[in-house]
Amino acid sequence: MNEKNAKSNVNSLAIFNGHPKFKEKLHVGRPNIGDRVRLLNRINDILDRRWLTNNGIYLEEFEQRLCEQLGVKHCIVMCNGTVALEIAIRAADLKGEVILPSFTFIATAHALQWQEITPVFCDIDPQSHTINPWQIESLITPRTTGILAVHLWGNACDIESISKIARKHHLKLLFDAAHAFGCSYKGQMIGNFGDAEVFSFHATKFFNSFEGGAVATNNDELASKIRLMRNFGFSGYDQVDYIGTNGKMSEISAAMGLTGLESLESFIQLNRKNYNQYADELSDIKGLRLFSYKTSEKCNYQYVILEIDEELSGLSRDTLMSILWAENVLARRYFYPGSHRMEPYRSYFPHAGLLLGETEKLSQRILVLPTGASVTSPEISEICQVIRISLSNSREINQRLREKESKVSLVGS
Ligand code: T4K
Repeated sequence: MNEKNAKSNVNSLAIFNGHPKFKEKLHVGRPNIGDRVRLLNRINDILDRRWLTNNGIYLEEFEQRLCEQLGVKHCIVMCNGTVALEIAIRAADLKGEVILPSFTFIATAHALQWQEITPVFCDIDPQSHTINPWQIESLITPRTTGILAVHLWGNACDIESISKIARKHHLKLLFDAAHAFGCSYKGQMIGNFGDAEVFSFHATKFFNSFEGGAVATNNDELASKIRLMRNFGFSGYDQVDYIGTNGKMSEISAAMGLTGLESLESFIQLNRKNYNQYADELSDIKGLRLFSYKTSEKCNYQYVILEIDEELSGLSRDTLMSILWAENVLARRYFYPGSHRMEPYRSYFPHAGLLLGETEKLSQRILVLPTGASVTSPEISEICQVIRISLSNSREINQRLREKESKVSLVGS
């Protein structure tokens, strides 16, 4: 071990001028890459055939494999998850107002607002981090046409309760399943619920097609509408049936997706191993909770999420983040500060936070840690050691940071 950057006490932390633990930055969301030889062979084949996009053979094979994997009738792949959401929303005929959680990646809200549909933000359940079904009903108005729930971190939301509400009020039900490929709910794969579910295969997801996404549905009519909308509405040469856009996935993306799909189980195994190591090494730290996944369900373990309770631990999430960043561990505050606090929603609904108490609290507490193939087991141990030192010495750390800050402001004045 390099002695200069060993972490044993507060003095050795890089935030107090110790040496950073890691020379290279450790990111959240480094892509997993499948078998390169297979990928390169496929790319060569694409180049030889000169069929680069528009329903090529790799796209067709990718869609078929996805359907098999999910046990769903249709899986229509797209250029990215956001366009897949936009098309699903339009094909399902959503208008007026749609209820969704604020605690999600901003694309969920933007996909609605982009089409001049008003996103109505709902609070989350603090345990599951997913939309709170009990608040949904109170947000329904005569303008409401649908619910867009999110399986955050790949953890399925309370699909049963939400479906009941949707049925009772004749609302369309879509799921943003961007995080939930390979996950299940009550034993059935995500992709089979609501009117449609939308995946992302972005580089930062646990398996990727560089950029990419898909709409999964068991509804034949909706599926054919979505297919047309993906390709400008063309149903044949010179024949346009709907307003459409260009949501097509290229052959090279489909080749990457197919290759990743072949390594899916090994990606999940590795993520699970990393997750279990974090869970073991962080288990007894006061004021820290590692978000836990249901062991009875399938899960991709792509997100390792810490919840830091400042009252119990003595350290704020943001201080812990600064400590980790100084060590070159680029932990992320997904999805701070909540969509309702981002533009244009912050201006449209300045008081939305009053109904979003749990979202506001949680977005102050979350920190997402690196996982996947590009973080090793010894690196995870080192990250955990930095977290342990930080939380066990919170009082001294806060004091030293205050001193550091007052020195900086004295120099500045
Ligand atoms: N709904 C939900 C719930 C979502 O989470 C997302 C996307 C969507 C919808 C929309 O799906 P897409 O249209 O994206 O398919 C990232 C991703 O860009 C975004 O796809 C993802 N969610 C979100 C959770 O995370 P950022 O702003 O954190 O990305 P960025 O560029 O900072 O990347 C994160 C880290 O990943 C970087 O620090 C380095 C690493 N990285 C990234 C890329 C792109 C790599 O190592 N290599 C790479 O190629 O949003």
